[in-house]
Amino acid sequence: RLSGKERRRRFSYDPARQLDLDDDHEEDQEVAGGPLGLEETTEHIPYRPKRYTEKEMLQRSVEFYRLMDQRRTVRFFSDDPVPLGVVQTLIKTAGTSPSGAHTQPWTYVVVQDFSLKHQIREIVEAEEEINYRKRMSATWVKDLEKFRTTWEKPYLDIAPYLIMVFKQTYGIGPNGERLNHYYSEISISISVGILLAAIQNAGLVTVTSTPLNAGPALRTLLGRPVNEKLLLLLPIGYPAHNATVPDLQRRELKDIMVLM
Ligand code: IYR
Repeated sequence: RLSGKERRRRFSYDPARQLDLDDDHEEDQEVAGGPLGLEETTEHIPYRPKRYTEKEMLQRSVEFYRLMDQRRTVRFFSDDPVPLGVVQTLIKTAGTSPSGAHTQPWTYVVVQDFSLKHQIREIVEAEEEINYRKRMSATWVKDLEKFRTTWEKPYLDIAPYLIMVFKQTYGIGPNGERLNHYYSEISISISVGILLAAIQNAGLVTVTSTPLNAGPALRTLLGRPVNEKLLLLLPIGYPAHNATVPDLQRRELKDIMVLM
């Protein structure tokens, strides 16, 4: 194991050190597990995933597309319970995401407690009312009309779980030292994309809500540390029996792909 001093030297936040290209530090030859078990000495091991035939590949890609093309953002939830084990697996799946320097800069806070969900609703609705009335431009509010969204968010009470997605802007090491995180926003965005696919695959629904200005109050309510910033709030559950969605169309392949 590394000594506390050596650990601080390696993992403390020091922008100057990023420019230190001289890696000929004798002490760096030592074998040790960092906070993520990743060091310069990490072994590289063979990786040989199964290779499908072209026919199987085509079939699998079409099937996955069809599954994902059924995904819709849903704002009307059923209060039917969902097994916690399913949610745990969905979040483990999100945790398979790539991330900058494998820093895995995400925390998924899952709220099932009714009174906590209700407190979250009160904080979000209070901010959203100000957002819709004052902070968002008239054009923005008009652009949202077709989605029939308002500051009222009953789904925050009704959905069996609220997944609060926190971005770790930097890490905190075992001795309280600050660890660099790289590309944390794109990393967590990719992770959430994988989570959305997993939710769809499980037959559940969500809405990728972005509670503007409610982040700090929610962070405090949930007791999260200062290195974490709320990025998204994902209610998760079954859709309500009478759920509706706007009749939107997706752009066609020819309009989103350029082959050169
Ligand atoms: N965050 C608000 C407003 C909102 C903004 C966009 I951009 C949307 O695509 C949908 C809603 C809300 O959740 O109502």
